[in-house]
Amino acid sequence: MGDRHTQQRSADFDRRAFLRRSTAALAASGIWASESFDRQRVAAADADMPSAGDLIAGKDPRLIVHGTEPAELETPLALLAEHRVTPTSLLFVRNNQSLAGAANLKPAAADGWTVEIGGLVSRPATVAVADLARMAHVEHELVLQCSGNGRAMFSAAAPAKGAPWQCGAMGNVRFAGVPLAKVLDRLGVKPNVGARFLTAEGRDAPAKSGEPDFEHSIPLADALERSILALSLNGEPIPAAHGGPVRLVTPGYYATMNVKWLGRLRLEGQETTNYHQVRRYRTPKEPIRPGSEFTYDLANSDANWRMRTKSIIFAPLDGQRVKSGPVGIRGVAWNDGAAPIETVLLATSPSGAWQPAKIELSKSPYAWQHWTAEVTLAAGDQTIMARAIDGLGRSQPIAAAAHWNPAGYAFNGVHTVKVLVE
Ligand SMILES: Nc1nc2c(c(=O)[nH]1)N[C@H]1C(S)=C(S)[C@@H](COP(=O)(O)O)O[C@H]1N2
Ligand SMILES: [Mo]
Repeated sequence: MGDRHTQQRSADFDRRAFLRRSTAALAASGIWASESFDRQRVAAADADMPSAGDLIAGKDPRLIVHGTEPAELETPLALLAEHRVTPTSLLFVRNNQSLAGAANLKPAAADGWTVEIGGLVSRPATVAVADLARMAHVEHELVLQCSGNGRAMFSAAAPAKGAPWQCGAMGNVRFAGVPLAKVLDRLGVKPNVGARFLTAEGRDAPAKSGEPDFEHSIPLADALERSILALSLNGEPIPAAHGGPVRLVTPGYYATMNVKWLGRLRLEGQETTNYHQVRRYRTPKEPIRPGSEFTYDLANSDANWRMRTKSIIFAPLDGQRVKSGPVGIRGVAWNDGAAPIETVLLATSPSGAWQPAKIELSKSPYAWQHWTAEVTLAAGDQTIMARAIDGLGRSQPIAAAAHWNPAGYAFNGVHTVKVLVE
């Protein structure tokens, strides 16, 4: 029995791997628009899908499994809404490639782990995690959000390629570590004139040799101002699955730029032309027609760096039944930390008039800003929409298709929730 079950399960894994490969082949051939549909179908058809805890030991079994090789786990909105700081057991997971032995929430082994620093610097240097551990730490409460978060909403306009993340490819967590600028100071490493970008490499490797290794570049000015070499997550050593023992964390940036299992930093004059930096993880500078193709280059697009202004309704949840009369609505808003969230507006059907929510400013500019509102809802099917505006006037488009792009990155459309008012 047990054996048969195991065999069945590995057959399922093989089948998924096959589907994954065939969708990858479709992607390569350019007919990749159907990938998200295939993946949704796989997830729906597969009752024997492993749970989050099977894939990453210690993860809550209630997480949504979008992918298995490597694991892609999403936090359901209802669970995200329960915590001010997202517990590590509930935090989403996304990997492009894996590191052996990292599929768990145990503290990663730091013995002998070093980070090399080179490129356009006065002299190359190496720092051990053990040395970083002895230096003064700073802590940031921040939103860790995959740039693919909300891709499912883009797909309502035209299919977007990739896992159909809804709202929960994010969390609000605490990362602590040593500021990059302090590390360079301590090592006596000075950026050369001409160094404009910081490129980070992890120790993970692509599944197949010959595939491009995952790495990312960010503007050096921001990195020197705010990046940390993080050693702890939510007060504990960073677990293996989240990039321990050391991860580059840049508050206000999309999670993809927060390179896990940090092995090397390069200061360079240009963004890396690596596949993951140029062919992926970018958005067009100018709007494109939903469903159209786009070939990225460094000039026509922006890397998924600073997060767009966004808000999410935590309660009521989509599909919930509520009593007519005054209804409490709450949620969170955030951006890249450059200016506070000044306004969150709520609109409800049928009036459609926007009314302001009350905002609770958080201590950290990079964390969720909580907001609450009370609206009066008439009986029937009602829609609630939330729209944040920050101190720089940056807001969210109402039409989900507004920033559509082929891989569905950086969704920040107005969050819409439908409720039945009784
Ligand atoms: N080394 C390395 N770092 C990585 C990745 C990866 O594949 N390898 N994936 C990135 C992406 S796309 C995201 S969204 C975040 C996810 O962080 P989490 O799994 O800790 O939630 O890690 C980023 N850092
Ligand atoms: Mo991501």
